[in-house]
Amino acid sequence: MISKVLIANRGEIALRVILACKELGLKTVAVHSEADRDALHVRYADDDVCIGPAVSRQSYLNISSIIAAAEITGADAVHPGYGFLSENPHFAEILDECRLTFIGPRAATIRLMGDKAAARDTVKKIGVPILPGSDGPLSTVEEAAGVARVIGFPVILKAAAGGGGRGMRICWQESDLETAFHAARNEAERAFGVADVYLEKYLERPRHVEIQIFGDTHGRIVHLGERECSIQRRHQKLIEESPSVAVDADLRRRMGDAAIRIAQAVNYVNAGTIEFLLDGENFYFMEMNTRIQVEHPVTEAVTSIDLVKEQILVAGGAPLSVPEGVFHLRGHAIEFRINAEDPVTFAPNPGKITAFHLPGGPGVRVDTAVYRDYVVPPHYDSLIAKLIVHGKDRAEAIARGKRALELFTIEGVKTSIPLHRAILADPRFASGDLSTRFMEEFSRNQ
Ligand code: MV4
Repeated sequence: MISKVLIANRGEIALRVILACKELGLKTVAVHSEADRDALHVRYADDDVCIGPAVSRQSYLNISSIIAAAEITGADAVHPGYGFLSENPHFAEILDECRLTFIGPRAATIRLMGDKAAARDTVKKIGVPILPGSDGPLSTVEEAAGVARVIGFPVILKAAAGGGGRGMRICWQESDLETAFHAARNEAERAFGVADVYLEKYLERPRHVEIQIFGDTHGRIVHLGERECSIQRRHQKLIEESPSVAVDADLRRRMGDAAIRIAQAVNYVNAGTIEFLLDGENFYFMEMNTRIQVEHPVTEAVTSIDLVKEQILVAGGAPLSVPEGVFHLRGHAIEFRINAEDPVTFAPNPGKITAFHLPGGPGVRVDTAVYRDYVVPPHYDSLIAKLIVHGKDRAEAIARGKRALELFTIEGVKTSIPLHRAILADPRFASGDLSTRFMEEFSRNQ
């Protein structure tokens, strides 16, 4: 059993984990950088330890400082949140060796799924659809051209160590390959330290639909429905919703079964996400995320399951609390990511928050760790709040979104609130006509 949880993260997710621990009656330890002394996760945790300077590499990514903090404070488990060390297999391994419980999957699973080319291979073997493409990483441009000629253009080159868009290049014809191959490898090497790239057929207007899965240490694995995440900008999701208007009960069963089979193939434990591209009725495995995700609250809203509490309970050896049989989705939920950023250039816009008012009322949840007079530091990602609205159907969720975004006040830093208001006023968003090209097409029409 777990009794004291160290949260190896900051911002809204660190606070989210603390809230789950409080409900479970567990003690908490915050770790923080020198830039985060005034952060709410520090204030609300039972203990706090400064683990280094502002720069992440020396604090939130500093494994030995985090383990020392756990030992000093008597923590027996570590929740990694998302980002930072959450998908670092070495971190999960070292925690094991120190007899600290990593609240997440096994190190070997993180390592396997972190190699996107290997993950593709694993998924192909069990017969879940993947897009046609290369078997593993490509050694030469000639090899890439050979595969591309067989499957046809357009194709996309992706970094094996990547995910999230870095080291990706779309090629429309054979003459694009030479430049794209070297550019993708260079970018991958710089970003991840591994240059390997693989290739697959490029879909021009797919939806990004992902399935939430959950496994316990007793071998039971369930899925908790889908999230539609097609609204992205520069490979950062902006809006996520559940359910997807493109997924009916039959498709949900088929995608859910496929996701469970993938998770079973790697003996998956704890929370995870299987990302698919959805093209009409056809879905294709894209990658697996071995962490709790930013957008987990939309699944919590429609399933009534507290995913973070479930993560902690399952890590302590408890069986999944999700009952046997088909789960029920209740209503419709939408999440809006509110970033401190310039609405035109999308550059981060850190600074002091001079006015702050949160919306409330029926079906409104805000996950945030900022407050009036808080200074958003420049060192970390620009997410400062998540607004999650829930209604009996998509129309009610949208109405609640509009109403909540109208009342949401943040002054002193520029935010993405006006962008969300504009998207909600867009007839294509209202009709659910989404694809990964949505933001590109939306921006053209503004
Ligand atoms: C794709 C794709 C179309 N076809 N793969 C992967 C990482 C994610 N951030 C974007 N990814 C995509 N992979 C194939 N085979 C479309 C996307 C994609 C995308 C691509 C270019 C520009 C914006 C995009 C937004 C969402 C998804």
